[in-house]
Amino acid sequence: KPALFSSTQDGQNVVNIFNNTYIVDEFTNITPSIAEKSGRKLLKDPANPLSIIKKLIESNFPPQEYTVFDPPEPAVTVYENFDSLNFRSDHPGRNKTDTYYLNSDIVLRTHTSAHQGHCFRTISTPGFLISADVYRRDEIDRTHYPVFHQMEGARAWSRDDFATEEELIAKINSDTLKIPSPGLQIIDSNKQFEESSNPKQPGMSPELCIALSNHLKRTLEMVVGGIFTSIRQMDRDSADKEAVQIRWIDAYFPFTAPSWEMEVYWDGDWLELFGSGVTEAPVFDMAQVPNHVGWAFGLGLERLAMLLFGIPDIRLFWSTDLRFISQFESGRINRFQKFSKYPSTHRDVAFWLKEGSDPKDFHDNDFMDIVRDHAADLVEDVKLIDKFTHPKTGRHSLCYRIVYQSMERTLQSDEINALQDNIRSEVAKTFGVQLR
Ligand code: FA5
Ligand code: MG
Repeated sequence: KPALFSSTQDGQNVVNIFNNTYIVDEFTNITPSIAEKSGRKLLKDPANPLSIIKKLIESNFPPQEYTVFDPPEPAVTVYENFDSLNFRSDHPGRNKTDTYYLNSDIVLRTHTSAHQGHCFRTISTPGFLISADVYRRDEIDRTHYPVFHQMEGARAWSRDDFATEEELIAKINSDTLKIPSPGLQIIDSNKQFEESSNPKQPGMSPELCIALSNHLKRTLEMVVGGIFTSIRQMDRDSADKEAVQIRWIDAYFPFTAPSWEMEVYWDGDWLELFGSGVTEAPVFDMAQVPNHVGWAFGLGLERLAMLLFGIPDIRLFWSTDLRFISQFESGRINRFQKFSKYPSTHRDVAFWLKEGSDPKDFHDNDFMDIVRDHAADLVEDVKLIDKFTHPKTGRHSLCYRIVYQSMERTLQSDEINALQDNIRSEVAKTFGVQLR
């Protein structure tokens, strides 16, 4: 296997990944530890909790209406990830500080929505489901990891199949479930879009917008109700027979309007499960299926898996520790039995920024990537704990705290010191700062 970075004979620097070669440019910011994660393919392991959840969700969609699509490698074009979804050219998600770029044209998908266009164009059933690993340069803590998994779903109708809009609306209404989903208590289910905070699309009639919104909400309520019903049927300690509360919250996405998030009440808190909304007309146009209407949702698989299995740390999904993986089997959702956590230790990295440089130009995520590259999964948490300006010189100082902890073993202080030394010198070298 070639190294992630190499140079060709004519001196061109390239990234070697996914059996392909990408020319390095000023956007390239993929790192070896991220590249390594993209090879793990957790959704292909039938006993990983993420793929157990994926299967459970899929089983609640009628298979004759929804095709399951497995996207290939996570490298997608900037067009697929952003432009085809109506992201404005100055959307912050496009920044190098937020997204992993192979080069200025190709990113690691930041969401499964990147494949909507392809699926709308090529899949022949009215709906589809897409599950995949997604990548975001993000903070490190118990619930955030730079690689996580999403499931996307969408459903469309073609206006060309109907003589009039009334017939289209009648068909959408007749496709919509009439019986409320068992086992769910829905707060605000009939609250329609509010013109001000959640506008319908220009050019879409209120009747059509309401029909699509109802189809979206009733379908996803059925799916979520079905999931919690199967959880109750699998005998387990928390198998309370009470209905699960959910609610629809107004939201915003560049590619849907109106938009909502579904939240579920679990263990005393409202937790965001997914984003969703009525697909915007330009998304269908750019997918080369004009004259379509429909809806889409995108759900975080880790969130739902952590909740249903009681998994306390997002890093555990990547564990190869037998005490973790031996607890799960395909088709079964059981309470995760915690095993003792190995001890954690912290070390700080403090430094003076270059003379005249503004701490606002120093991005946490750049620091995180250095930590991740040198210590990968041995870091539980990284936080900026101190920021200070020298009263005389005006120079700025930052201090980050790194909490070291392994999921698999007790770390020795020699090992931590070596990691810490490497991180410190890399930070000094990369940012030209003076270590304290
Ligand atoms: C999106 O990614 C949209 N593509 C979702 C969508 C699809 C909206 C289709 C409309 C139509 P968002 O960034 O909010 O939206 O992420 C969607 C879900 O992914 C969240 O609800 C959450 O469950 C999960 N998620 C987001 N960020 C993280 C994270 N850092 N770690 C774990 N899960 C996350
Ligand atoms: Mg969100």
